[in-house]
Amino acid sequence: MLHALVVSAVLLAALKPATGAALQARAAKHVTLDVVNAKLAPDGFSRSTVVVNGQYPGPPILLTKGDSLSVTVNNRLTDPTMRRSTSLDLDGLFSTTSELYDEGSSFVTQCPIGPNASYTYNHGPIDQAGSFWYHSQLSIQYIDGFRGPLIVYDPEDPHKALYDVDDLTTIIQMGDWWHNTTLSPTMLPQYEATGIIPVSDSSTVNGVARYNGGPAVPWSVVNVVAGKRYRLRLINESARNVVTFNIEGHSLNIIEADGGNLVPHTVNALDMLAGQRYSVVVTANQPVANYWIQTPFVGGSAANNLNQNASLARAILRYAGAPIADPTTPMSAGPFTGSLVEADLAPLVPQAAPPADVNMTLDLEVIAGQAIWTVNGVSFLPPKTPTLMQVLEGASTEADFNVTENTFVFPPNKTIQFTFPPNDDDDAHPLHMHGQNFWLVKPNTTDVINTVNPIKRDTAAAGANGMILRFSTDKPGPFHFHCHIFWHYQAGLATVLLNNANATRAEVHPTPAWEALCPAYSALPADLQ
Ligand SMILES: *[C@@H]1O[C@H](CO)[C@@H](O)[C@H](O)[C@H]1NC(C)=O
Ligand SMILES: *[C@@H]1O[C@H](CO)[C@@H](O)[C@H](O)[C@H]1NC(C)=O
Ligand SMILES: *[C@@H]1O[C@H](CO)[C@@H](O)[C@H](O)[C@H]1NC(C)=O
Ligand SMILES: *[C@@H]1O[C@H](CO)[C@@H](O)[C@H](O)[C@H]1NC(C)=O
Ligand SMILES: *[C@@H]1O[C@H](CO)[C@@H](O)[C@H](O)[C@H]1NC(C)=O
Ligand SMILES: *[C@@H]1O[C@H](CO)[C@@H](O)[C@H](O)[C@H]1NC(C)=O
Ligand SMILES: *[C@@H]1O[C@H](CO)[C@@H](O)[C@H](O)[C@H]1NC(C)=O
Ligand SMILES: *[C@@H]1O[C@H](CO)[C@@H](O)[C@H](O)[C@H]1NC(C)=O
Ligand SMILES: *[C@@H]1O[C@H](CO)[C@@H](O)[C@H](O)[C@H]1NC(C)=O
Ligand SMILES: [Cu+2]
Repeated sequence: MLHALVVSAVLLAALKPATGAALQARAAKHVTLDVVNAKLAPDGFSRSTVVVNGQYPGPPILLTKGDSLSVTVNNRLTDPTMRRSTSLDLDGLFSTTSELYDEGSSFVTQCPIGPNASYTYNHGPIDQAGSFWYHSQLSIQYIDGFRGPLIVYDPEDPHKALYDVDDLTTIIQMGDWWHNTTLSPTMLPQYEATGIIPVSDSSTVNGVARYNGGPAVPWSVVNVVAGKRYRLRLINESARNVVTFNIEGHSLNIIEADGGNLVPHTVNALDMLAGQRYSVVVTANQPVANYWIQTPFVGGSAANNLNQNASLARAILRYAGAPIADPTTPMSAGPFTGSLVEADLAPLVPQAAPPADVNMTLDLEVIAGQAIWTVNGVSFLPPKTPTLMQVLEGASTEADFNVTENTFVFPPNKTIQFTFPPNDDDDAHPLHMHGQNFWLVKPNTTDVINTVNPIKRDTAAAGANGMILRFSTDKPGPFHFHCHIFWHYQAGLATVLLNNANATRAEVHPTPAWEALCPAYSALPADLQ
């Protein structure tokens, strides 16, 4: 059972945003996230975690399109086996230029929040709707549990007629889970020494999981009533694993990807990379019974962690009137037929990708046997002074940044094309863009270039078959662009896209609270950073 945050809301005039005009907030929502260490056992193995309000996953933040949002993060972390500073990324939400300092990327738009400190992130009226999530964006901290859903409901959802139920019970969060804390000798240090990502012990669905030899933790249950149609909001909160989602005997009608409405497209299963979100409509049109929701995952060799069993990543779809019991069918870990081909998705409102003004090829390479990932030969190191602060202090050209900051400076109001050549390693990298969606003109799964009606999303795979995307530099500011496999992120698979330094200086006016973050953080002893 999910417990939503008590969201305090001040209702303002319910104005419909007029195109071009400044948005008026529908309601001002405020939430408080207490980031704490708690002993939890999502899969039956008890460990210390970094979680919001003591729960994993964190409480859902529920908004309505047009709301403004402020989030106060109170850092109450005390456990020295994990990072004690923190920061918050509201993943997929676009901040306006004047709010860029509340975008949440550690060392790109802010310094982290130290222990016992608080910081409030402010977002103006949100002109987006769909399925989003939030997580720590400091190193690999979200692996320790700081992740949760953020849903923006749209009262004028064009797909409203397709479903009957869309509430807390239809949010489905998947996440890989490790028994060890990130800083334990077997996790980050071992990764850094070998380049081999520690294999997860389990994979949670709505915060519960099982592992080989572990206790029979009750599966998460999604309750349905025969005849009704459910909008399931699937969020892959993994830090590594790729999840395949399938419900026995039921088809999935995909209507949203990463906040973008789609032409409804029916599949039997879909693969989700870390950071990706989909809404699927599932009709309870089968005999009253229990059905497996199966979310087998891939993430390293299970032989390297005998706890791992992809078949044990599952939940139950239970019809009203069915016995309180497991489905009687065998558990399957796939492969499933009729899986989504990303290139088959089309946006509900077609929009052509503008012609590219600038073309760049981004080559992603790993240094064999080491935890070092590079983009065009450079492994990202977070700057000491956040990129945004450097820009406010005058940095304008690529030469103004250390080479390891991998900062690409783009002219304003242009369309940039990134081409990712086919990877020569095994991994598909879910590349995530902050601040905006990109046109996915050639997904990994096809050779066809589609500039006529590509989908727009914020996370897509650069895999064995390459990828091409385009984005616009309309919005001034520095935006993090990185792999959402946070182990790769930590190992340098990241860049910063800087649009229009002059306009950034003209439009960004940070608050004293933001300016105070860096001096406070630098004054902390290393173990509290
Ligand atoms: C945070 O506050 C608690 C309670 O006041 C205190 O025990 C602890 O030392 C503080 N931690 C830091 C890092 O200041
Ligand atoms: C890490 O986990 C493994 C089992 O999953 C255990 O054997 C090992 O002792 C753990 N190490 C630490 C430092 O927690
Ligand atoms: C979530 O993403 C990870 C990493 O890309 C992947 O390994 C895992 O299979 C995904 N999970 C689902 C349910 O798609
Ligand atoms: C995974 O779990 C299933 C269900 O308990 C079990 O049948 C199977 O043998 C397990 N697989 C491995 C490799 O342990
Ligand atoms: C970028 O590449 C596209 C083909 O993908 C081409 O049509 C376009 O002319 C190129 N633009 C520049 C500025 O080179
Ligand atoms: C700056 O870049 C050099 C490589 O050119 C690297 O060795 C150094 O660590 C970087 N300095 C900082 C502060 O990131
Ligand atoms: C970019 O476009 C925006 C909106 O169309 C406009 O206000 C701005 O002046 C343009 N900037 C430049 C540098 O052309
Ligand atoms: C990428 O494409 C290759 C070749 O079609 C395929 O083998 C691989 O599974 C794809 N990866 C993803 C994440 O789509
Ligand atoms: C930014 O402003 C400086 C000083 O006014 C000017 O020299 C420079 O050309 C501007 N850069 C861009 C990209 O507009
Ligand atoms: Cu990656």
